[in-house]
Amino acid sequence: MTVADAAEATFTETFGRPPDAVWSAPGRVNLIGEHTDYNDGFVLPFALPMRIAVAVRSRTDGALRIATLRNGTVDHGDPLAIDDLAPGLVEGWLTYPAGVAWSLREAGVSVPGAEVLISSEVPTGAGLSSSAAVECAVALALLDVAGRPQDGPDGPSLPEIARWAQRAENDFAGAPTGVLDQTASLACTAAHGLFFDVRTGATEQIPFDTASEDLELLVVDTRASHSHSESGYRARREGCERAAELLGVNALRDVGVGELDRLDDRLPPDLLPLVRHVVTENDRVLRTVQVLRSEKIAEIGPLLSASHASLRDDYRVSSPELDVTVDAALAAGALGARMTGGGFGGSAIALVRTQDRSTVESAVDSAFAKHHFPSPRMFVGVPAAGAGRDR
Ligand code: GAF
Repeated sequence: MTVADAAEATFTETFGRPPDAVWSAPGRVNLIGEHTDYNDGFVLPFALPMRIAVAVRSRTDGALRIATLRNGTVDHGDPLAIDDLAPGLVEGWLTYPAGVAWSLREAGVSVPGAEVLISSEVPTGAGLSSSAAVECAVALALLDVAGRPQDGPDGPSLPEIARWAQRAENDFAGAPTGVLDQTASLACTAAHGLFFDVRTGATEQIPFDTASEDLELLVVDTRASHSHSESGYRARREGCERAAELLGVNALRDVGVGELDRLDDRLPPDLLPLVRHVVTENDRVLRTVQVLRSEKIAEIGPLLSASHASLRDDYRVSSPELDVTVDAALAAGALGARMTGGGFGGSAIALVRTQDRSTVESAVDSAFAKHHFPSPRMFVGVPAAGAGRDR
């Protein structure tokens, strides 16, 4: 049974009649381009096959009734009045779907009321963007009941929906994230990475078909939970904004690699490493895209590993579990490895030759056991389709 089937069947059991529609959106892995999105920079994510499905039916009384299927049981949220939604009024798992209803209302989209059933196969707290997946799937479902389905003539563009979903996360849930995850969830396509220039909004699908080169992208969920509302993410973002101001640029995107060794006397010592990470990471994204365009996937390995070193040493958002994963994977023959997502826990990725995958998995398992970390969860990340309608 797919996650969309589960959402549809559980909706019917829960609300006593079938849904009008089912929409779903995937989690993501960011291949490279970390903490660059809110600096107007470049990112290169791909969508995972794991999705969050939202079955929806319209109501006419302005009420929003949301239920979620978790581990075989249905949790019912308190009924909400769409007109009364405001930041700070909703807590817990309801925050993200309610935030989307609020954000759509603020954008002038008139949702007449809805029953919503959410079913997820994206792990939460794993840095694989479960919150963006839920935001995007709920946004698509509510746009449908508002009479503006994304796949219809009057449907909003994907960048517009991504911004509305991001607003739910920033202003309703209070997590000051960029727009990487929502864009990835909405706009990625199977067998491709999405090269996204956040400043211009330009996107390009870059072929990323690991299987054709006997490679696999191993995803390691360290099970050390991560959250964007923690202070570390906000502090890094504020640091970047302060640095841009001191350097007199709109965003760190405007600083070139060649300028880095001339910045010492213009920045306090705590900001220089942040700038160095963002500037070199943007450069690594551009180089990764070049390598992928020449169809030599294996050669991106060193760029992935350099990205991790920069996130660990300069940006300081890694964690012991992520470092242990990367070191163990590289020592066991991975071609490159790095943390992915916001950091402070969550997941890492390792590019491995297919024949080496089980050796790398065993090495990571043993390293976790040696450090007394709980066993990680590992799977092969195959680039999959972005969000869309299932029924
Ligand atoms: C999180 C955020 F949600 C993204 O916007 C991005 O900043 C990422 O961390 C770091 O690259 O996933």
